[in-house]
Parts: sequence; structure tokens; C-alpha cells
Amino acid sequence: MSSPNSSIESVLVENRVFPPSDAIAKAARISGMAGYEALCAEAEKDFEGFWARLARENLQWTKPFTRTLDESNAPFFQWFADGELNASANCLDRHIGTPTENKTAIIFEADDGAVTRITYKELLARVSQFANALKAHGVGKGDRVLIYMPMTIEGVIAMQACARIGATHSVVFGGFSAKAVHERVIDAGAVAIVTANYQMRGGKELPLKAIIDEALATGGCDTLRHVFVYERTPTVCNMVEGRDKTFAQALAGQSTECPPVAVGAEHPLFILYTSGSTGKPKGVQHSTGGYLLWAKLTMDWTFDLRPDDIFWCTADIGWITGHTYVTYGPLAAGATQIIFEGIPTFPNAGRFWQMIERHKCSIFYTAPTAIRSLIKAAEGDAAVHPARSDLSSLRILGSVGEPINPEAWMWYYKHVGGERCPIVDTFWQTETGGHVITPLPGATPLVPGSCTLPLPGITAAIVDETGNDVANGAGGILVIKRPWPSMIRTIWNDPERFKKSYFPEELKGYYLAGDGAVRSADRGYFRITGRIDDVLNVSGHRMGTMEIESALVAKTDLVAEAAVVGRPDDVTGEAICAFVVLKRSRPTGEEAKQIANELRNWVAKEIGPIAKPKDIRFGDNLPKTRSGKIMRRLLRSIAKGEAITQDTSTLENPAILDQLAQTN
Ligand code: 6R9
Repeated sequence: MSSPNSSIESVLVENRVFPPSDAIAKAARISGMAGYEALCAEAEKDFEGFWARLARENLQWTKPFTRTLDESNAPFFQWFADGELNASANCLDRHIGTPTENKTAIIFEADDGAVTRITYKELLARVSQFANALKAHGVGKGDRVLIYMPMTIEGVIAMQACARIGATHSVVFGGFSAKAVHERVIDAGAVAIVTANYQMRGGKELPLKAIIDEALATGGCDTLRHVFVYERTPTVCNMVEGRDKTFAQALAGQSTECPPVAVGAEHPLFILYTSGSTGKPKGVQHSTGGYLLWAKLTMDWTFDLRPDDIFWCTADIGWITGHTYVTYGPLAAGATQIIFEGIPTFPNAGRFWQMIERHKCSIFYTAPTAIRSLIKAAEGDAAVHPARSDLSSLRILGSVGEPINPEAWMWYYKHVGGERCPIVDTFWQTETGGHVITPLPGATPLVPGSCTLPLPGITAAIVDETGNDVANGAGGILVIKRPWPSMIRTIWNDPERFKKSYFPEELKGYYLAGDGAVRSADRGYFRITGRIDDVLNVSGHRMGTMEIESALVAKTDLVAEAAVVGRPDDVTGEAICAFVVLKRSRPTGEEAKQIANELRNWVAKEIGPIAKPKDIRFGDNLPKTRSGKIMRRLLRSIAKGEAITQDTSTLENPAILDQLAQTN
């Protein structure tokens, strides 16, 4: 496989086009480009009428809305604001009394391969029972609940139970550190935490509850009253009297019926923290009505969901993809979905393919980083090649999280999809709530490496620094010109930052995605060229360079200064590269290795293992301008191993470049 660099070049000359077959187009909900264009035209003709129609058709409202979009306090847009509904009722109760009630909602495959199935009816009972347990502990509408759970049915139950009683959940990915949990409990003002004693990954039992204990021991979590602990494994964990309860204790005697609490459409369904260009993660706040509409609708549009589909999104519920395409979208759409606890390489790197065969998966949605690592594994060991599994059940493939390089796209298309399944390369973000630019499987001719065209009603465009449209073929800044229902509503506790980050004055009130993009000259297809801010994308996970720098310099006994940049990586897309100046003299050889390891473990503790720098280089100094600014673009070249061709005349200390280029 070639490096992402060469793949970017190959995208520029990409001229392979894969139109949907007649059979696929004919059977699809949105059929052919004519079907797509008709929806776009409807949205253009009557923007509000379009969304109002879809919101009425796709969601069950306990009180119908009379107003569709309120722009009076832009950019704090409101959608369907006087309508009322409940998200959990729209995912579960709506199926009761229909043939879907006895359909399998979730096929859960545990790390060790054990399989559990649960129907919609059973899931409703379990969600209701847990909702009652939360209520019995005084948790109610408007309260925040932090969820720190493994990929399990119980993780989905915890989220749905919050939604049922109008509590706002904030899921924290199980790989984040105690410090990250602590910050989020405080920022969100969480009253309760739902966690598990341990999680199982790759045959190993990893602690979760111990991390919660550590987070809460730090102090300052004054709002926190209860911790609910799902006993994922029989191993005991520490329990704090009066504060902690096992699921069994909390659920004992609770009814399996719990009326859903109707909330206003703008009621915050959840807060999800994500990395931005400063050190502090942003609590992205989503609504109930607009968000859920998009979750349901994109299941139908992007995945062309049918009643007999077996849907599998491999994302963890700790990320937005797991929120929209595990917890909410598939359930609102009445799908049968697979939830997988483990990792793609255990017990071997054929696990995904074997699971597709075992469960007859028809729609498979994963990240390019997973595909690339499985390509590598399959090329090294025929026993884990997708050809060893029967993948004939597959109908549609999806990609999310980062640009997919055409080589990986072609492999996915050929070896996983058997040259028969369309690949939907879905571009979106935590902030967009769901897909915004993506092919439609029965309509859009596919071009490898391109997320193609915006969904109907999404006014995506590419502009220059002053908000003016650029011509196709010229690169620029990706914006969305008009609001859409599932957009971020604000940053929790920080409305000013919301305005500044996403609606900068110079961009005419457009939503700034934070990515660069270019549209092809021939078709106007979008291709994402990567973040334009200091956000890295490592294995599809967003990491702020400032966040990692802050973590490094927080090691005050050792680190004087640090600068973090990304460099291309064949498997993870980008890799984290840190340049560090120590308070002591610059280490070399074994000592450098040892300190680099110490710093890696430190970052894992401060943020989480996903933030560990791959490379750490030590210097006597960092390249700075005379005004003291670190020149990150030079560091990016050094990290890539490129010769420095940029102008270095403004550098205070040009000699440092050679030193940094030599050390490793
Ligand atoms: C859903 C999700 C968002 C950032 C986004 C962009 C990158 C996501 C992409 C893609 C190219 C795609 N991104 N999907 N880039 N093609 N299909 O990943 O949300 O974690 O918030 O990350 O990921 O850079 O801005 P999130």
C-alpha cells in the first residue's frame, strides 16, 4: 500500500466512476440521480416546508410543532421548537403493536464470541426498567448523566433510559482517562454516572469503575450523587457505600414500564465532548427533535434501509457515529443491528469478515483506518483474508471518520463488497449530528476517495476566507450556508465559543466545518482535504494538538515546552508527532527512549491511550519566529521527513531545524 501522500495525488487524477447498477437503482428508496435531484429541488423551493414534511413523516410527536425554523437568534437556530416528543419513544414504543415489536433489535456479539439477541419489546422493557431506577434515585428531566460504558446492550440501554426521562446524557469513550472523566463530570455538572466494573477487549479484562473512582477522588465533583455499575464480568470492583450501586441493586423491584417524558424539540438530548483547536474539549450540545429526525432519515437515505437488513456500524457509543448509527438511527428506523464488544483483530484479524458471515450482515459501516489495518493483516496472512468468509449477504458498505484513500476504497469495494456493493463515503462531524455529504447507494455514481454530494437540504459549499464561493477545481473552506435540523445547538457552558468556532464573522453567517475541501471540475463532487485547524485525525478520532501539548507541559518536573503536529501514517491516517524541550539537557540514545516512553504513558494518563504520540523528538529548542511563535509548518515537514524548502528567514534559531531532523 502506498502512503496517503501518493494517494492524495492519485485522487487528483481519479477518473474511475462506479454508477449504481440498474437493479440497485431501481430497488432503492431514492432512485437514480433524478430521485436525488427531485428532493434537492423540493428543499430549494420550500426549505421550511421540506423539513416540516420530513419531520412529520419520520417522527412521532406528542405535540405537533407549528413553527419549523426560528432564525431570530442566529446562530442559535431552533427547529420545530414548539413541538414535543420523546426520543426513546421514537426508537422503541413506536414499534410496539407493529410487526417490528418481536423483531430482533440488537444482535450482541461479546469479545469472547458469545451472542445475545434482544427484541424491540424486550429492549423497551429493559430501557424502561433502568429509566425507573434512575428516577428512583432522583434523576430526572434536565439532569446530566455521564455514561462510561463498554460496547454492550447495557450501554445503549443507559443512553435510551436517559432519553426516556428527559435526562441529558454525556457519553465518554471508555478509552479516556480519569482526568478526562473528571473534567467532563464537572463541566457537564453530572448528577450520576453509569459505568461497568470492567470491559472486555481482545481477551483482556480492563478496569472502568477504577477509573471512575480515580476521577471522583480528585474532588470538585460536587453535583455527582450516584454511580451505577453494570457487572460486565464476575470480578469484583471497589464500591463506595451510599454512592455506588450495581445494576442488579438499582434494578431490583423496578417496573418494566415507564412512561416516556415528552420534552420540547430543542431539549438537549445529549452533550458529546470533542476536540477543538484549543486545549479544552468542547461539549457539543444536540437537540432532541432535529437530531432524531436526521438519525432516522439518514438510515433511510444513506443506507437505504429495508426491513430485512442486518445493519452493523462498528463505531463505539463513545463517539458521535455510535450515537447516531448505533443508539438512535437504527432503532428509530426499526432495524436489526449488530453490536460488537471486542476489537477487529481478536482472536484474529478476520473477525469482522467472520462476523458478517455469521450474522448475515447486509449493511456494514466502518472506518478507513480499520480497513487499512485489515488490508495489511490480510495481505500478510491468507487465513484472515475476507475471501475466506462468505460475504454474499452484504448489500451496502459505508466509510466514516476520515478521508478514504482510493487504494483502500478499491480493496474494500473488491474484496469486501465483491464489486457489487456501493460504498457510501459519509462525510460528517460530531457537530453535524449525522451525514451531510455522502453518496446515495441507489443514485450517486461513486468516485473512490470522494464523499460526492450534499444530502438534500444541506447547503454545503466551498468558499474563500471572505465567504465567497470558489470555482470547482479550486480548493477552499468547507461551509454549510443554511442551518439544518441536526446541527450543533451550542457548546455546553460556552455559547461565545460556539459562535466564534462555528460562525466566524468573516464567513457571512455560514457554518464553518473546520475542513478544507475541493469540488471536482466535472461533477462538482466534494473531496475533503483535511482539517484546516489544529485538529488531528488519528484512526478516525479527533485529537487537538493543543490538548496534547497541554498534557505534555503539565509534566512540570520534566517538560519545558512541547509542540505537537501530525504526520501521514499508512494505517492510522495521521500519527501524532511531539517535539519536546526538556527542563534538563537534551537526552539521546537509551535515555531519550526511556523518557519518550515515560511521556507517552503520561499522555495516556492525562487524556487516554489514543492520544499517545507515536514519535517524540527532543530538541534544545523549538523553531520559533522572532516574535516567539512556534513554526508548526516547519515541524510538520520535519515530522514527515521532508527536506525544508520553506522560507526560514524569519526564524530566530534556524540551526534547530537540523538538530530536530536528526533526532528521533
Ligand atoms: C463522524 C465523525 C469529524 C472530522 C471531520 C473530518 C473527518 C469524517 C469523513 C472525514 C473525510 C469523510 N471526517 N468523515 N473526512 N471523509 N467521510 O468522524 O465525527 O469525530 O467529529 O470527526 O472527521 O475531518 O471534520 P468527528
